[in-house]
Amino acid sequence: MTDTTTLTPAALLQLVEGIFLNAGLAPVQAGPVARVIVAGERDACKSHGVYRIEGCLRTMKQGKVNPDAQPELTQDESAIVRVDAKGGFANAAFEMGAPVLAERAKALGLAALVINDCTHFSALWPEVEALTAYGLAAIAMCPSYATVAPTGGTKALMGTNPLGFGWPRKGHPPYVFDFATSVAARGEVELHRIAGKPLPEGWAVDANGAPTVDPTAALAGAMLPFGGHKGSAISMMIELLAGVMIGDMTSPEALEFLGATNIAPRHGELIIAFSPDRFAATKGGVDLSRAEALFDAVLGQGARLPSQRRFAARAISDAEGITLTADEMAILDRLQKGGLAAVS
Ligand code: NDP
Ligand code: PYC
Repeated sequence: MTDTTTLTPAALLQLVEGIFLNAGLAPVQAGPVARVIVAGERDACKSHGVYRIEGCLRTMKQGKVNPDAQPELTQDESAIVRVDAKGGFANAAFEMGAPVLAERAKALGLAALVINDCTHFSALWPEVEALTAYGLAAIAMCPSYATVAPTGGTKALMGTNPLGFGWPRKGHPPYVFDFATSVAARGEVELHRIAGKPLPEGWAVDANGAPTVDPTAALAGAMLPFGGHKGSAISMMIELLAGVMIGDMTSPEALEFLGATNIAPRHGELIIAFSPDRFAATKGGVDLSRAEALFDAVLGQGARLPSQRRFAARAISDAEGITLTADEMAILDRLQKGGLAAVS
């Protein structure tokens, strides 16, 4: 008997989408949510893969996400495209807004997509990567819920506030990075707890503000920003731009709204897209080969590009399928059969 199961990405997508549909999530949301979870699993980004399904269902069960929400797009001649997620998951709102954002960015040189009132549990790389397919560069950011102490502080205030960037390349996968502005995503701490492994030093403090490598103590305390005061300031910038500026919740407000960190947070998201050709119009358009020279120089030193690991994992998943452990398959089976009743 084997203790792993290998599924094609399409088969896993059908399974995950079925779990959400069965639990009562509207089809307009179930597809986008399942696609982003399966993309995480396919690209070996476990902290935002199938492990997230249970949290999404728990969020539904606690009434903190609107399972029937139909996102609504509003657009005028300006550079700001808005999608009101109406309390549903961000993923459907992004899929609705992305083509309009791309059209606006190409027409105007740059444009922004403001997503309001969404529940957000996912990685940002699927979004910036999708925009590079239009030949655009893109930045995405959102707050989360208060789980990260500012540098020099000891109490959770900011979120793990992810920042994603994408740059289009011809003949290569795009240049994409996407990371939490905390030392690691909270999902990584949760995965350490589940695996019974200590955290690396420097990730977190406990509820008394003392450094800890115990994941349970870290989840009860606060994570730390990456890069000391620099990450702390970038995290605050995300609170300002993707919280205060777009009229949506900041991380402390999101935590107050939820009252817990074991469900997905409610807030907004800001995505900005740039047309490199329009920016370099007076210089005859963008010369993408200059970007390639930079990437070659990175690789020439024996370093790797961000997302290189992810794209390599994707190639294997597409060719050989996605391998899940017996525990992961048991969870999928339990959630498929039990729906919302199967989550605490
Ligand atoms: P990681 O530290 O795992 O990775 C961050 C980025 O750095 C990736 O693009 C990765 O590429 C790249 N990278 C890693 N190692 C190297 C290296 N040696 N050389 C070059 N590039 C490298 O990310 P985090 O744990 O900080 O975040 C994980 C995910 O969590 C993100 O996708 C983020 O969006 C998500 N998240 C979501 C939140 C939300 O509220 N929705 C909150 C916080 C995080 P590669 O993938 O190829 O390794
Ligand atoms: O992994 O930090 C995280 C996270 C928070 C919300 C969604 N993902």
